[in-house]
Amino acid sequence: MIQATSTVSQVRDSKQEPATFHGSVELKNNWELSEIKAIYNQPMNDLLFKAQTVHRETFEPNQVQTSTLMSIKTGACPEDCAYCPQSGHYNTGLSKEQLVALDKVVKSATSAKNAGATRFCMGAAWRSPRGKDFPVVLEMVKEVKKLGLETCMTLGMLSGEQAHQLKDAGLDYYNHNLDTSEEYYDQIITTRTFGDRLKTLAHVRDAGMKVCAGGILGMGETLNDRFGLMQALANLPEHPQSVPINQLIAVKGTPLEDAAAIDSLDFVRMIAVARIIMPKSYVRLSAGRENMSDEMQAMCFFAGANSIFYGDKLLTTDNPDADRDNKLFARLGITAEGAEPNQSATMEKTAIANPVTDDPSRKLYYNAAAS
Ligand code: SAM
Ligand code: DTB
Ligand code: SF4
Repeated sequence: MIQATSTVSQVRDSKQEPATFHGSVELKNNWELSEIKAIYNQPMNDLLFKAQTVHRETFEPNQVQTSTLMSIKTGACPEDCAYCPQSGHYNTGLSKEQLVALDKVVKSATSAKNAGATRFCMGAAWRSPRGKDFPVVLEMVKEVKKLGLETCMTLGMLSGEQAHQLKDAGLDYYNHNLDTSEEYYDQIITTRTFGDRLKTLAHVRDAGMKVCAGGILGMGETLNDRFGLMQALANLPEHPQSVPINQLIAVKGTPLEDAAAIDSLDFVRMIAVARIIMPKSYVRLSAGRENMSDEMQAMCFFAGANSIFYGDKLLTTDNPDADRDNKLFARLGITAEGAEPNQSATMEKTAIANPVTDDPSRKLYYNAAAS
C-alpha cells in the first residue's frame, strides 16, 4: 500500500471529521488508499450497484448538469503540463490569442444559455492571472452573472486576495485540477508543484467559492496513481462541489501524444469510485467524450456522473455538439438540470426532429414510436 504523502495527509489531518452515514452514503475525508482500492476492485455489477444506490440517495438520478466552456485566453502558456495543447513549451499548431473582449464573452454566454447550459466556464492559459487582465476578468464574471448563469473560471494559481476579488465579483465556482497523484505529478508538470495546487484550492475555499477540482485519466499513470488522485480529492478539508474527470485527449505535439488510451471499463470504474467516496459532489464526465461511445457515456451516468461540458468545443479541442448530446439525453431519458422549461423543450424537440434511427450506426435502436 502506498502511504499517504505528507502534503495529502497534512490536508487530511487539518480537518479530520468522523465519518457520517446516511443509508448507503458515507461522508468522510479520511479515506485510506486501501479502502479506495477495495471499492474499485469489487465485481463490476457490485460496484455499479453501490454507486447508483449512493447516487439515488444524494441526487436526482435522471438529471445531468450542463456547463459550457469558453477559452478567454488561448495558448502560449508558460507552464509545461504534458497533456496540454496550450502549453508554450510544445508545438501543437495552436494559434495564440490575447484575452478576448468582454462583448465576445457576453455573446458566447448568451448563446450557451439559449442552448440550455446553466453554467458558463471561462478558461485562460495562464500560470496565474496578472496585471491589467485581472480587472477585465472581474468584469466578465459580473456580466455573465447578470445573464442569470452560474459562473466558473479557471485561470491558474490564485492569491488569497485574487480569490476574494473573484468571489466579490460574483464567481460561483473556481476550477483548479489536481490532475494526478502527488507521486506522479512531477512526471506531468515540472513548472509547479502539487502543493501549489492545494494552496490555490485553499484560497478558493477560504474566499467562500465552490471548488471544482478533478483530474485526468490516461496519462500513463498507474492504478495506484489514480487511487492517489481520488484520495487527494476526497480528503480535502471539504469535498470539491464539482469533480471533473477528464479522459486524456492525446494532442499531437504534446509529450503525451502517444499515450495509450485508458480502458473504458477502468474509466467507468473510476467514475463509480468518485461517486461513492464523494457522494454529494457533482461528478463531471469531462474532456474525452468525443471519443466515447453513447454506451460508455450511459455507463458513466449510471456509475454516478451527473455533469457534462455541453457545446461543440472544450477550450481548444472538440466536444460532442449539442445536437448529439440532446439526442443522447432523449435516448436515456435524462433531462438537463435547471434548464428552463422552454430550453428543455427546445433540447427535446431537437432530439425528436433528428431521431436516432436516422443514424446508421444506431441499428440496434428500437423505434417504439413507429410500431
Ligand atoms: N491554466 C489553467 C490551469 O491549468 O488550471 C486553466 C486551464 S487548464 C486547460 C484546465 C484543465 O484542463 C487542466 O487542469 C486539465 O485537467 C484539463 N486538460 C487540459 N488539456 C487536456 C487534455 N489534453 N485532455 C484532458 N484534459 C485536459
Ligand atoms: C476540466 O477539468 N476540463 C476542462 C475544464 N476543466 C477547464 C478543460 C478540458 C480541456 C481539454 C483540452 C482543450 O480543449 O484544450
Ligand atoms: Fe497552462 Fe493550464 Fe494548459 Fe497547464 S493546463 S499548460 S497551466 S493552460
